[in-house]
Amino acid sequence: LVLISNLCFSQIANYDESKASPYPFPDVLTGVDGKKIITIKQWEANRWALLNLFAENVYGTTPKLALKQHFVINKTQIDALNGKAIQKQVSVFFDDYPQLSPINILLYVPKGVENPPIFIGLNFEGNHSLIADTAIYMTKNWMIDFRKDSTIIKNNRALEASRGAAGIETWPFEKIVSAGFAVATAYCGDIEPDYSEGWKTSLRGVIGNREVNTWGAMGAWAWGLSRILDYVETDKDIDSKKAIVVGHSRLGKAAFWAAAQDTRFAAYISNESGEGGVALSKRWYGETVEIINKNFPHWFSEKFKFYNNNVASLPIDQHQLVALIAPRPIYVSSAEGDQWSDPTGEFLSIKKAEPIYQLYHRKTLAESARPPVNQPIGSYIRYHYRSGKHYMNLYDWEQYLKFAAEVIR
Ligand code: GTR
Repeated sequence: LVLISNLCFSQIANYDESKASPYPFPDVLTGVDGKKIITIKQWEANRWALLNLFAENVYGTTPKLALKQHFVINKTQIDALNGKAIQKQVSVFFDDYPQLSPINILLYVPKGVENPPIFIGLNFEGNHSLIADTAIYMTKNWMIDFRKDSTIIKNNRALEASRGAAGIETWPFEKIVSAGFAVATAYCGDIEPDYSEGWKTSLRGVIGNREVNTWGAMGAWAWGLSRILDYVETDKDIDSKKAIVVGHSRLGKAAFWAAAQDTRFAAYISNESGEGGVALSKRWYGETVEIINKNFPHWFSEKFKFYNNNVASLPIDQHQLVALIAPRPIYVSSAEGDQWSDPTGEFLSIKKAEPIYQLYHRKTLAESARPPVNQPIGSYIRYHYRSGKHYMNLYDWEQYLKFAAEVIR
């Protein structure tokens, strides 16, 4: 019977809430050494060991490399977005590994705003797909054919017709700069193309394959986000101390891991990051550890696969990664049409992390249950459950801009 229920849990997506919590969740106030955490000091002393448990069991360990890198500002437009912004295109080159693709950043800085905070995040289909502007560099790197439209992507390479194809809703640059924020994005495939062999051309492969089984594409993308922040720290037009890392879905998982490891990120926004993101792994609802590892064997560490039908033995769960963001502000959003990402699991993950925010005297959510659709809740810790599909859209961005204006600026 136990075997049968394990099999069900791991391979099938359950949508019955009454069956969703078969296992207990680790207590966020119990340290890795088993001792109770009562003070900030005790929590911070535990932080490193906890982060390492995530590295060891879920994402893999990011190698500590002091890479030599340099930044090239390729193109600057001083009158972008109807005169509202300066557009820069910057490439991050890795001097020790010239065979690595540079990370090509598209950056907009609002005009007339002193030291603007900045949103940083990766995109799925290239910078050029986000806005129809022929001046934007079009990636030559491998790309998933999400749209199955050979006029846009052929043989896994972007074609001219893919300019602007993602639509402006996912990265509404003009709205963002109008609200007084800078924004930087890069194509995730510049860092690592999203397929099982993608590691060969990414840092994971180039550093000699020795780390390939210990960190996954999520780790590589998170590493790349920190390299974008390295550039931002050198740009005098931006306040790099106010960098908000944001991501949708798989890129929300990567942003989550980046924010947990790299405390230079001042805040984190999860847009439907789901399994392996903010959603609790030990819940049986929507996508499971086994499903994600089978469909995307290159995303996480090899060790994570050990938990495929054994998730009960996972020593940690994702609310503890939320706690590792504390005391920094966090916004988590789910969507009604995206049950696959387990909206309740995403909400509960914040709730279970709140005791750590309380240690820092940060305001927590007044609500103990997920709110109805389109009613954002919270302040420093914020959450919404949007109507509609799995997507990052204008509604989401409007909430993120309000959040950032209130907690970051
Ligand atoms: C799905 C995957 C999710 C999420 C999503 C996306 O297929 O199961 O975990 O990452 O892709 O990135 O859009």
